[in-house]
Amino acid sequence: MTNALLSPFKLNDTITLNNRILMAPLTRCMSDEDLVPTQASVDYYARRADTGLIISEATIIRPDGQGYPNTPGLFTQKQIQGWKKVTEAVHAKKGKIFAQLWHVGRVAHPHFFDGDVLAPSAIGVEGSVPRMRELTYITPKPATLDDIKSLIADFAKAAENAIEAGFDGVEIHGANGYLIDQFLHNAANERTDQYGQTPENMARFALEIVDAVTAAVGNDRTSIRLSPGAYFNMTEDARDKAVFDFLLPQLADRKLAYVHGGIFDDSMQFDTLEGKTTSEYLRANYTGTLVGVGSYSYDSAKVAIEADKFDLIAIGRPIIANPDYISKVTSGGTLLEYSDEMLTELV
Ligand code: FNR
Ligand code: 8K6
Repeated sequence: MTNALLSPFKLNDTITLNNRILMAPLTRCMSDEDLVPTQASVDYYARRADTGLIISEATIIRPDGQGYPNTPGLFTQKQIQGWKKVTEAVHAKKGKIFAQLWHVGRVAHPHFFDGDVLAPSAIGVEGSVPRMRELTYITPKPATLDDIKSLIADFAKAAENAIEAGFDGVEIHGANGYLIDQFLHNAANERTDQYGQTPENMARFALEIVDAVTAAVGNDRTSIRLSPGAYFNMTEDARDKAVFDFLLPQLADRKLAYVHGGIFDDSMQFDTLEGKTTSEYLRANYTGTLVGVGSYSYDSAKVAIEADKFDLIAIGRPIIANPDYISKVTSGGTLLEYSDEMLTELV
């Protein structure tokens, strides 16, 4: 029997992946002071070009989307040119790469930019910026309807910039408690206008971004990451499931490249999702191509894909630890164990 994980996978008429193992998006905080990827980033991604698809580290769409030091952007010509070197290096090795488009919403910190911290509602998060613990989070300003319009337009513009930079497509970061996810969860969204209160209203911001991005770069090149279960920068609410129950069929109608779960450990079961894990819930409610993720090994991912639990697997920490992950799993080589100390350097 052929090995499904290591065989090509046709995402759609535009994109075919060399295999089903994706590099998960991984923030590394290593861009320069202009938020431009460096030569070290070029080399880091090129080393991993034999994965079926690289999803870039989360990349901010505009200055007020920043919540961590030295995360890259896609809103200046310098940043576009910096990313071009990355995409060219990946393509030279026959790889494919999507840009993950990010706005952190209420997890932003004004230390990084001039202006307000925007979010659906004036509900702050506890805590402080990782790696800069002296910066505690502030109460955000509820986005006005004009703010919302400009955020949607800036997601679309960043998607266009991604294509100009040579990316094969984009993944909209709708997961992990950041801006889009804040609209999708009741703990962060208490709006009383057309972006709050009902599932349809709470899904509106995400869908308007998806529609603006697909209009800009095409549905075949557009994907989204979602965290239906609240687990990071967010608290659970039993009403959230109805929002995702509404959103997922809407996304299926839009024929995106894929939907990707946003979770660190996919064995985690959510009471708010009727005891399902992230991939179980997404599989039950989304009919298109699904990317699984979250503490999988090569072997456990193979079993899950053969059992049709999802179609593609994203691997994060093991690919930080093993730039040669694909050749190791292909040849049965020994994988290095990931450890947090590996984050201090781009290898
Ligand atoms: C992440 N993760 C993450 N997710 C995301 O959507 N955008 C990002 O930029 C990041 N950044 C990031 C940095 C680091 C250091 C880690 C460890 C994780 C989450 C990541 O994509 C993935 O979902 C988890 O790491 C779970 O997969 P693994 O690592 O168990 O294969
Ligand atoms: C230390 C990492 C580099 C900078 C920030 C990365 C931001 C992305 C999120 C990763 C943080 C890991 C948090 C894990 C939460 C799991 C909760 C169950």
